[in-house]
Amino acid sequence: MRFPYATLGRGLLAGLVAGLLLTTVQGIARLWLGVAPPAELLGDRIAPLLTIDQFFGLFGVFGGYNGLKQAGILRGTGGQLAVGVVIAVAVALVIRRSARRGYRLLAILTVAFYAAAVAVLWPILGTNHTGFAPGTGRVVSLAAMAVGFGLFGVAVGVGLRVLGGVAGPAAVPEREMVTAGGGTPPASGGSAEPGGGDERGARDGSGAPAVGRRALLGGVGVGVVGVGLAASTGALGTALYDRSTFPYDGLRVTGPGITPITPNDAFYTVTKNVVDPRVDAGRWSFGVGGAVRTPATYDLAALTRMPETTQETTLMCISNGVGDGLMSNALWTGVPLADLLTAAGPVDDAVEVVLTAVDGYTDTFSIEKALDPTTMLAYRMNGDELPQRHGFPVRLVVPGLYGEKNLKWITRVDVVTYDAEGFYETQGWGPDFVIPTRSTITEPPPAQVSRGSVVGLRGTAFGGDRGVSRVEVSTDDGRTWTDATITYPGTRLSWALWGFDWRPATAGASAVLVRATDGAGGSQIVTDRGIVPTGATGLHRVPVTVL
Ligand SMILES: Nc1nc2c(c(=O)[nH]1)N[C@H]1C(S)=C(S)[C@@H](COP(=O)(O)O)O[C@H]1N2
Ligand SMILES: [Mo]
Repeated sequence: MRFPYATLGRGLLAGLVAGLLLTTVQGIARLWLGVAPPAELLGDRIAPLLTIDQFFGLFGVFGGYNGLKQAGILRGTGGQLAVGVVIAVAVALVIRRSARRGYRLLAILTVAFYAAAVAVLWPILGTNHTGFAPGTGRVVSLAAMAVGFGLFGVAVGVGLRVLGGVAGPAAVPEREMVTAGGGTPPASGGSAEPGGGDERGARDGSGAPAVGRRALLGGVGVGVVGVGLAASTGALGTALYDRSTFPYDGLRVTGPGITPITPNDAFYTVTKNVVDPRVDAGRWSFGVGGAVRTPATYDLAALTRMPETTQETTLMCISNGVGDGLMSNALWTGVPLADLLTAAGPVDDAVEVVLTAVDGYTDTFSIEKALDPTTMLAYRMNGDELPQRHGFPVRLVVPGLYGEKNLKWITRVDVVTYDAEGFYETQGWGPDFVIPTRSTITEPPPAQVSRGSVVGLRGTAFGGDRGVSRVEVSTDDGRTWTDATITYPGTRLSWALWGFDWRPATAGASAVLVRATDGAGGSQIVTDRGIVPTGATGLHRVPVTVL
């Protein structure tokens, strides 16, 4: 049996072109309908299933969260293309013998490809980056995926036909065609490939290779279409890359010159997304449901008509290491979540709320925290419309709990009567997400200072939702402590800023440290504890040599 190079070539080309068509359709759906393609959703599906060690291990392999996101998208898209090619090659091998069987196989494999994607991604198919509520979002995703995979199937079929790889009408026995072409009838029926089975459909009755020329033209045509689709895939990929979160994910606030209120464009940023949602405010709504007596849906106008409050609150990521800058302070304007929950009437045995955002991100916390009047749905940040990257049109602000609980692009709250887990929580973070008191030296001393000089030390102190009552500085590596000046007291829910003018007197190697006391009199935990699984504790220490 001769190796069917021509058939493989046709399958490869048809699969590649059909795969590029699928990718193009997905790119269009992503840009204009906010439908995340499987390559993007797969990461969101897998991330919560990993342990923190595995998750961080992947950071190590791929170069941080950004590297992991890029690798995921590239591999997912490449994998999808590969599956497409495999399907097309399988179909090409069958369809050259029997068109009917080939098309049936194509239909089955195409539906299976779609069904597999739907089955794997089902829990997060409600994701919609333009703001459709999860129920509608799932329908939009299913429809967009059906169009994409459907066109893929059609493209494989058309591609193989144009390339001359489809057997003639099933009624015409293959042996006859071969005979008509002047060849010897095969000894053992259709399974044999005498003298190049690939050419069987490529000869007309006269034996002249007319169809061969047609197939060649077809090949050129398919190639041109393929190049066009590759270009469109590239253009869409570039457009999405330009919108990607790579330039700002992990943005930190560092000294010197930290201001009491962080400007919006300097506010620290963390996101699970490769491309953050761009919510159409007219499409967006906020649903209140689950174990409540009266479920309700609010559009943005309805939400902003409610009595609003403004509150200063500092957010800090659970991954903010001691001395790091994943922490910022802003004035948030919005509506207490409690106002909507109370109107809906949670059942008496309510335990938690499950919050959902348009990017498929979820998180949970206690019903008590949800009913706390300082837990708010914010739609303004420092007086401006909430910026896209910080959750436009509405985000949650939960004072005293780590950043991850502060859902951006939020679209739903469901009251539940059990202990649910959010996106990162299932990796093993927590179970305690209460921000411990922390303090940071944002303007540390230079490595060497001279005796008699004045060294201005500055920094932040943050007590979660307990406020800050005292900040102390040590310039002798923790032996003695002196009160720093609180230059900005902040609020119970925000950081305080402090300053300390140090006049080094004793020469030698030492270190500067800071510690804070929260508003309830609780001391900062001095024990060094890593970020995993409940956030870092310990004192920020900066070595210094006095000359
Ligand atoms: N919808 C959604 N909300 C989210 C996230 C996300 O990826 N998606 N990231 C969370 C994390 S881990 C943090 S620390 C904060 C960061 O908020 P910021 O970028 O506005 O500072 O958003 C939280 N809310
Ligand atoms: Mo975070």
